[in-house]
This record gives sequence, structure tokens and C-alpha cells, in this order.
Amino acid sequence: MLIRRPPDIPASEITPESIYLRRREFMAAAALLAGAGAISPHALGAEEQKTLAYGKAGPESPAGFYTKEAQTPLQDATHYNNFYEFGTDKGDPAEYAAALKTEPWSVTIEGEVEKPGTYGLEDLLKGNALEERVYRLRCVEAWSMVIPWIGFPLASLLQRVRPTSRAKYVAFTTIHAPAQMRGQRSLTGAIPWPYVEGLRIDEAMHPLTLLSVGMYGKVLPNQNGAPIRLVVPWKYGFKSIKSIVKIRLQEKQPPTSWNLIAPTEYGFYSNVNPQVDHPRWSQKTERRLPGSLFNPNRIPTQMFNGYADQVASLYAGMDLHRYF
Ligand SMILES: Nc1nc2c(c(=O)[nH]1)N[C@H]1C(S)=C(S)[C@@H](COP(=O)(O)O)O[C@H]1N2
Ligand SMILES: [Mo]
Repeated sequence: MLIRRPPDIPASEITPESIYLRRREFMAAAALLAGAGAISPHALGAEEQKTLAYGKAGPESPAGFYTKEAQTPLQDATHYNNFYEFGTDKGDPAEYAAALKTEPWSVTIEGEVEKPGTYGLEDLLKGNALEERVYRLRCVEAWSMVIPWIGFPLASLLQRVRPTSRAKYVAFTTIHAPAQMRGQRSLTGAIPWPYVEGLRIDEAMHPLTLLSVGMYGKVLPNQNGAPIRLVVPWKYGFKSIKSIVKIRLQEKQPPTSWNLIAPTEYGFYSNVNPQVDHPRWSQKTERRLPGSLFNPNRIPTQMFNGYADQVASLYAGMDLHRYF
């Protein structure tokens, strides 16, 4: 990744953000978002105005929208990533994701909706005030982080396109751009690209389910799924699909990438559940990042990642061992 100091900013203003976000891409994404009207016209653009405007989360936020647990430092959240389109090492996305062109960007919404279409990112943001959600993210690999996301509920977008009564599931697809995503060139045998994910319609409509366009007050870095990604905090991290280009509402349960890759290890639901182990490792505890060799920071994993009060009713009567 190109690290250079833009000539117009004094060194004292060089933040980790301006280092990990390539400046020109950041400004392009910022301009795109600024055009949306969803954020204040002064939110982005000038040197001192590169933060997103959003409703901040805090202790007074609705239950589940905020946690007072320590937030993962930005450096860890942007340099310890899973984004296999850029490679399988945790450091690969930070190193290679700058190659993804995130502007212009549009998302096609199709299937069982009254208003299908291809919507530019600015259209998607229209009428959706951005809000912050401080969520735990629990990876199936038994590490976790706490991240201040910025976005809007998926439900508000779905309501706008008017799902029909046959819309029982929502399928999501990541961009397929092998020329920009080296993992889509090198991992062709192992992973059927593009990455796909899915939710049941009630999960998709749940107020905790967020479409995120930013984190830590700024637009999303590419390695975290720019320009728009899903965040479903009560499910294992792989459900939170990045860099979305298609959302399809449908009657049938859609295929999901990790279920296609290893069906006995990764189910469609993938709700965080300390009582259902992965066939190859326990899910009872997790390493809260950052940790170290001498302080792994291991903590118990909570049912539904701590969001049981909000989401357990979605699964009432379901055998969660069978529907893992
Ligand atoms: N398209 C795509 N989305 C993806 C992944 C991926 O490889 N490709 N990895 C998933 C996994 S396993 C996790 S844990 C989260 C990580 O999100 P983060 O890097 O923003 O922390 O993204 C998820 N979304
Ligand atoms: Mo993950």
C-alpha cells in the first residue's frame, strides 16, 4: 500500500487514518458520500472535515446499539482482517485492498421487490441518516473485536424497495473483480467467487442489522468492506459480507460461501453460540483483540454474541444444534 504524506498537510496532522486510507481514494469516497445529502455538506472534503456526520452511539442508545466495552484500536481493526478476496493472511487486506476501486459504486436490488433497480451509493444513502453502532464482532475463528460502525439499518433500505409477500430470504453478493482482487485470481480452486451470503427476511429486517459505510468516524477503509458492507452482530463474522454489489430478495434460502466451501463446519444461520462447537475447535471462549502471546485476553463467548435479549425470539422453538 502506498504510504505518502500529502504535501498539503503538516506532519502533525498525519493520523493513522490518513495513512491507512490512501488519500485520493478517501477523498473520492468522501465526495461520493457528501453528494448523498445524508451527511452534512461540511462533513467531508476540506482537510479538517473528513469525518462522517452521524448520530453518535452512547449509553442512552437503544439496547444492543452500544457497548461500553473497550473499543478495539483502529490499527487492529484495520490490520487484522478477513477478506479472502485479497488473500488469506490477516494482513493481506490492509496490504492489497487499495487496489479495489470503490467509486463509482452501485448496488443492484432485485427479486421479490416492487421497486427493483440499480442504485448508486448516493441513492442508497438518501433519506437514511447515518448512525453509529458500537458492536462486538465475533469471528468464527474465536477472536473478537469491538468496533464503532457507521451506517443505517438494512430494514430502511428494504422497506423502500417494498418486498413482496414471497420475499422470505435476502441474498447478498460481493463484487467480482479479479483484476483488482488478487485472491479472486489465486484462490479460484478453493473458493467459488463471488462471495455470497444470506439472511432470513426477519433477520434482515431486525433493527440490529446494519449496512455500514464507515467506522471510527470515517468512511470504511477498503479492507473493512468499502464502500458498503453488512454487519450482523449476533452472527459469526463471515455473515457480515463486504463490498456488496447485489441484494436479492427471494423465496428460497440462498447459498452462502462458507457453507458451500465446508457445509459440515459452517451453517446458514451461524448464530454465535458457545454451546455449539465448531467441529475442529471450541466456541466457548474468544480472544478479544488486541491480545498478546502473554496476555491472550481470553473471555467467555456469550449466547448470540451478547445480543440474546434482542434476537433470541427470532429462533424460538428452533433446534440450534441442527440449524447451526
Ligand atoms: N466478501 C467478503 N466478506 C467477508 C469476508 C470475506 O472473506 N469476503 N470475511 C468475513 C469474515 S470471516 C469476517 S470475521 C469479517 C471481518 O470483518 P472486518 O475485517 O471488518 O473485521 O468479514 C466477513 N466478510
Ligand atoms: Mo470470520
